[in-house]
Amino acid sequence: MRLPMLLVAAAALAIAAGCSDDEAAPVEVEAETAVETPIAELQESEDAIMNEMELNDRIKVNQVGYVPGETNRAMLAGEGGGDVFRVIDTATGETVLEGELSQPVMDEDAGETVREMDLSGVTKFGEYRIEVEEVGYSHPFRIAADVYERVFMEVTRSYTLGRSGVAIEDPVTGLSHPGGHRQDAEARLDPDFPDQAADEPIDVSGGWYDAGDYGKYITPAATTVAQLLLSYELYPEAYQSLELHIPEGLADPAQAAWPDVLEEVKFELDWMLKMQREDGAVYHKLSGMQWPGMIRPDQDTQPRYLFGMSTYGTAMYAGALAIAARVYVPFDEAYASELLASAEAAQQYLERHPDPRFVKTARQDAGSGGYEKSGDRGERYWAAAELLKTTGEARYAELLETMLATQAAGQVETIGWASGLSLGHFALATAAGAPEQHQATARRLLVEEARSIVARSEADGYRYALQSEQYTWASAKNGMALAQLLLLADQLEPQTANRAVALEQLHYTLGRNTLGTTYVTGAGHVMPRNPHHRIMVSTGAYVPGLVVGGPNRYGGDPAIDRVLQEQAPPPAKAYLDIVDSYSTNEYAIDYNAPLVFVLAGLAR
Ligand code: 9MR
Repeated sequence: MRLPMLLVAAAALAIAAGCSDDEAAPVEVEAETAVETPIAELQESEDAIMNEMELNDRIKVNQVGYVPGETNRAMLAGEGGGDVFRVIDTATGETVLEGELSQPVMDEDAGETVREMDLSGVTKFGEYRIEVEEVGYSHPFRIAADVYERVFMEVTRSYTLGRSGVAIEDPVTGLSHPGGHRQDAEARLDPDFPDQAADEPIDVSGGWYDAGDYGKYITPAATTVAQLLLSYELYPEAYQSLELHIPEGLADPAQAAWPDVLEEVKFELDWMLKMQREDGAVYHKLSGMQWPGMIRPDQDTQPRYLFGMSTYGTAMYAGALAIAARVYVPFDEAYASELLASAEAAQQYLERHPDPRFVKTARQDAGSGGYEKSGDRGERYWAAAELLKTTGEARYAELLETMLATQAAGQVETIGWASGLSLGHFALATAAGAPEQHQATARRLLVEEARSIVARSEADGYRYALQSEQYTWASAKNGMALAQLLLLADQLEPQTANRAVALEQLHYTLGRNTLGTTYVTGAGHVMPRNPHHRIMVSTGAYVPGLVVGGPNRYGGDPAIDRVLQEQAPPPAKAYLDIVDSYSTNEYAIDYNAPLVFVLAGLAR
């Protein structure tokens, strides 16, 4: 097993405390204290080599690297430069490939022209740089079969490091904190809750922190668990050797023989089970009534409350747990039965309450994110389809035939906290005993969507299929969610282009984009160094494997809002690598999920 070595200790970041999501954060970004760290040293030595070799950041590569045997491309942004490029082996200095750049294509989202370089001719494992005549050199990148192994491990392991309620002592990253939110074992019901008395404390301890904040929310949890478990179900071989190095004291000896990913996801599922009410519905979230400053988990000692309930969240819960009920059978049958019973209880609640409902009280969003959504049809459809797939019971087929039939038509949405629709299509398309006509429709919708994603990628300068209006909060996740749809469609109707274009989306996320940065901490050469992440800021540790929000043309925090107003950057450039920019530079569990999915799906 390969251990990551680069990021053993941390980049310490001394940032002003007190900045919080959704409320006014200071516009002035305080100076960060540069501390000598392995990252800083690495950067320095890299810079020295770069200078010598005339690094030019107009040359965009997947900075993690490429897999031999694929159609591998690099890009040159902007005007000027020769027509010839060379691929140079950094070990020998030899040119291993010489080629011509393509004609420029205008990329509107990036606001620049882009030319392509086809590297596919290089198939020998090694480390390379690209030289473009009259321009300079690219960052070094690897070509190797196992090139994404480390990032796959790190993005999956980030969940382990985001566990709440437990002390973390991680020898791999140096992350260390006493563990916090012990008060979650005695959470109170929101005193304003409309139809339930706030009497006894409720144990909702455990689970993963959602993001750079300390809230724990049911809908990002459900979509994340669903995507991780579905990826395990579809690509079990990718997880066979995935070792998460779960720190001592956190690993459960009873699960020693399980694939690590299932051990990790169980930690979240155990928390989700606690979020279910006796009537089968599921609370919306757990948080304080004030945004914590940039403090450690154990320093956030405010009381925590269970807020809200939604039918969309209850449906997502049912869908996610229905997948889990299949996946855990070979490892722990009793647990799988418990998960199924819980999913069914959620489903029964939904059937007793056919109208959408989102409970929201006055103080609900005072200290945590909203995750608000008024409709629930797509999520109800997913729950019923997933339960049909898990149980084979005809009553779910009937339900899909009648009440939910309209959902199986006309639309595909990217998978995320705000939509379970496409998970519903996939479940229906793959469930035995599904109503035939709807099954055919669900299948066709996903296959057609894949075709249009392929077409958009092919027409785009960076081969990124994201549409201009999709450069929203969490755009980096949106991009990987498109790659995920391609891989789901590929399960239904394999097409070479699906995998190839999914890879193109990965290349973008890992550095082959207009800003020349990866959107994953610890990955590549230029990476998010200052994510909005309370644990990183307060402990000084650098946690690798976190997908950040990425470019966001609509803004949502004062820092990016000001840039948008003053500089009006093109959508793909609306990003700030500063702690304060929580709408472009925060991580969340559901941002990592499609990247884990895609890396598992692309692993051979
Ligand atoms: O990921 C969420 C994004 O889709 C929304 O547009 C945004 C604003 O409502 O909220 C994001 O989720 C945040 C959540 O509300 C609180 N925890 C941090 C999440 C990531 O920024």
